[in-house]
Amino acid sequence: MDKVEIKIDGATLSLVRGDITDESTDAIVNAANSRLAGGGGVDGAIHRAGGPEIMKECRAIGGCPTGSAVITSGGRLKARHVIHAVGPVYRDGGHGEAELLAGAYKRSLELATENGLKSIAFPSISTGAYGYPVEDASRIALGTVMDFLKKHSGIKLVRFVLFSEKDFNAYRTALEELTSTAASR
Ligand code: AR6
Repeated sequence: MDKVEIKIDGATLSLVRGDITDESTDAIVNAANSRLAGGGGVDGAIHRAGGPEIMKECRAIGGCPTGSAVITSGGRLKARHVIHAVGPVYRDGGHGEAELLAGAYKRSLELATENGLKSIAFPSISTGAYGYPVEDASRIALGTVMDFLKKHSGIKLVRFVLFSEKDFNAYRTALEELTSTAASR
């Protein structure tokens, strides 16, 4: 089954397999670099699908620190906004990677809330070119989102759009672990 869904305080958290450029959530999140310069992976796919307007806005913003995020329009995408989040390059886990990855998710959720958005789709930030092991990254990603949804009420849907079966399975396992821990507390 390529879809998993849970409820958290009136919001839906779902995992699906697919291409994030097809999403019609209010915002999709890009796994960007700190220069907002575009690149390969999901970043390349979003700029290709969304057209030149998104890069124009990125140039005007100029950059974004690792562990944070900025927002632009969605250009030609179905999503009205793109939130460009900058995850860390994974070295050995001892260089603040976990905090920086959590920060990229948290700032994206804050930007969505500040802009009154109700739905947001994330890719698996940092687990491609930036080399973050997906088993660890998925726990951080989901844990950060679950924590945020428990504390804030604006966002009603958070969807993780996982490109590969391996990523999808890692996120599903992490979600099972996180929900069973919460239930047994
Ligand atoms: N939809 C959803 N997920 C996708 C898509 C897509 N269309 N395409 C790839 N992925 P990566 P990073 C997945 O490398 O590790 C760029 O050059 C992919 O399978 O896109 O954060 C930027 O400019 C993987 O699981 O991002 C930065 O320089 C996930 O997206 C750098 O790469 C993230 O892989 C960022 O590296």
